[in-house]
Amino acid sequence: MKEIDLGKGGEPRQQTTDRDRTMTTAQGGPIADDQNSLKAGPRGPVLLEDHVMREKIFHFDHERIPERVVHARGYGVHGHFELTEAIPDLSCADIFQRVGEKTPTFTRFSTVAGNKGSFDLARDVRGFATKFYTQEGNWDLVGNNIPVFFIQDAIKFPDLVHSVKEAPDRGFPQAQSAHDNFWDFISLSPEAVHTTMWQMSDRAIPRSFRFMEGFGVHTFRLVNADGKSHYVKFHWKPRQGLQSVVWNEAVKINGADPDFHRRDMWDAIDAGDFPQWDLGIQVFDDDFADSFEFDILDATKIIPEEQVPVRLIGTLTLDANVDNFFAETEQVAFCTQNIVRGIDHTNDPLLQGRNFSYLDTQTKRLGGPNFTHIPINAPKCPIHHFQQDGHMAMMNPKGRANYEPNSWGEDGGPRENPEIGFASHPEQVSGTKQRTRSETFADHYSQARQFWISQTEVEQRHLAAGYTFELSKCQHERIRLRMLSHLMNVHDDLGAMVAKGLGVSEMPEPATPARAPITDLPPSDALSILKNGPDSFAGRKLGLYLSDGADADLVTALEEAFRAEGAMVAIVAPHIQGVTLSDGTKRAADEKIDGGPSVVFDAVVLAFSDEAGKRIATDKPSQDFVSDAFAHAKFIAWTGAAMPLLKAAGAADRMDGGMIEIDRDGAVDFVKTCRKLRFWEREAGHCQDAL
Ligand code: HDE
Repeated sequence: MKEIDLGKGGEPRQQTTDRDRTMTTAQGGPIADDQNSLKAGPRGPVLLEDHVMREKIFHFDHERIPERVVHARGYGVHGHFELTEAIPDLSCADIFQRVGEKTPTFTRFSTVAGNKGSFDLARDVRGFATKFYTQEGNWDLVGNNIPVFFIQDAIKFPDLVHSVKEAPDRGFPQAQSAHDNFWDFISLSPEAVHTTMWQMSDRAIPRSFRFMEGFGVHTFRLVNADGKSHYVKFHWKPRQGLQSVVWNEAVKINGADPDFHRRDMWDAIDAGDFPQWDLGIQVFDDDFADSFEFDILDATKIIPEEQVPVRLIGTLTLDANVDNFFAETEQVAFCTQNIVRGIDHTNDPLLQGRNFSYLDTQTKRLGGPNFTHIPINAPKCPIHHFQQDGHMAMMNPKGRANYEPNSWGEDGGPRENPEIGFASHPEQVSGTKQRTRSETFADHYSQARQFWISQTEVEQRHLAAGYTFELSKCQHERIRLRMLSHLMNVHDDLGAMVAKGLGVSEMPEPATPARAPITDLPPSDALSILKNGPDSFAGRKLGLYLSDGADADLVTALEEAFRAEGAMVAIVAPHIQGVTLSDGTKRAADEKIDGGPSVVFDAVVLAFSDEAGKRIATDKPSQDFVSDAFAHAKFIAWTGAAMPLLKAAGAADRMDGGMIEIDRDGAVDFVKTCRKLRFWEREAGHCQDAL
């Protein structure tokens, strides 16, 4: 590569004489000048004949494909699934036969409501879709991080999505459910109440994709080689443990780093800290289905883990970032219809509608039926069929036969194989043709109540605050009160807390339930995030706010202790050039203080020299760093020189067990303290009740 050469216009140009690095047109013709179009004279009009410019701009004009109608914003990662327990007794799916075998995967995480360019920390359900490239074809498990769904029948999906997305007249609000249209629809659809409990909980503001569960949601079937079928629900259990942020933090993260989740995933994988999930199955039979309180075909219901334990059969490891976001993350096409022999659908009306929708939407998004030829969608096992031609056909069989049966023998192409071919479970079906909802789908409040009583007090407070925030964004009182009338059916405490938060003094009549709720379902610990914390700081990030002259031994001790825990350490400093520590060594900064607010860290340390501590105390971003960390119940370690800043941030006279004065000997203990992730006791002191 030649050094930068000044072109005729005086602009820098990079040129080469190396044939292999020579820029070409899409037709392969070498390009001499990619900076200037072909003109009649230096100041004359551009000539239409300029094929280099026309080709470049033509391609640019066509660079976008339609974004997904839901789940537009997402992030994809490669990985593999390793089977840890074979289940041939339950399923003849090839992927479930041989312990230790690794199957390549591609997983895309997403938010639902926001457009492609929206922010990551919207309060929203997260998609968790995995494509398994099995040796007997692709299996797509297209799930969410919440095990239930808003509606029971696919025919309502366009209405649900229209209600949550921007209003058609004004084009806002975007990427959020805190508005009249959404709560209008929800409060008129009581079947949605249970899912909104999950959505208003901290599950909908995960700290990272790495720290959330995944669920297949629907009941599927596993079918073994003898054709025997069991029902199954699929679960992903994160080995990193569960963790969410708090709402005020989420709002600020969206401003500080709208790409917080995708950056987190990229950084973790880049650093070799590969996230893992165990695949769990809840398996049950017809007898259980018949005796269960709810209909197993109703996607607004869970099956509590206490009733049917989750059996772990394999591990997903995400270990490679994409090379090209568009080619992989944008073009990946998940379809619920992509199942393999040994797995089958059930009559869940939501699932059946999805089986139409996904194929339909991919055809629109990717432009034709050959989207399976795109490398990210192509199976990694042999493919032989007679489907051919169409837009952008990349896999074009040879030979004269493109039909069957044919009599061309060996040259006649592939043949059916009943032995290993897909066989649907031979379920008996009959019925009167009718548009109706089964009576067994009529209970809408019982599991919402079970969810409520399974939460810790902290989580209940967050949940009630979630409803309060969202309903407070509804400008119409009738919508707020209609929703409240449903919450009153869930639990008296929830109704009362939200009513108080909204400032409602006269309670509405509770909504009339279609079926009387069951009020004695037992709590289920599996439904709580805080009861399932990791008790480790691994995979989390410490924000180390340093000034010039900060104690070098302390900094080194902290770095060593947190890295030994498997955590990341980021240095924040008054200037991006970094700091010179007490022993004269330098530390580069990862963030300047106003670009690295405490909301992007899990715990923080303040280590200054005396002189710098006084100056920093007057700096507003530094004050926010502390007051936010304090308000978000984070652990804060500080050296004496940080006292002026603690005072200025209003934290000095509210010292608690989560604020730790630290010296070089305290680093290891601070890591241990941080394993609790948050000091929730602090939060009780400054919640809504104060208003
Ligand atoms: Fe989807 N959903 N969905 N959905 N969904 C789509 O497919 C649809 C539902 C889910 O990362 C679309 O490729 C209908 C439940 C994920 O690419 C579309 C119904 C669950 C993703 C579609 C549902 C999901 C989608 C839009 C009601 C959890 C992102 C673009 C019957 C079990 C996949 C696309 C990715 C995407 C339709 C309900 C999960 C339009 C009709 C329930 C994770 O086909």
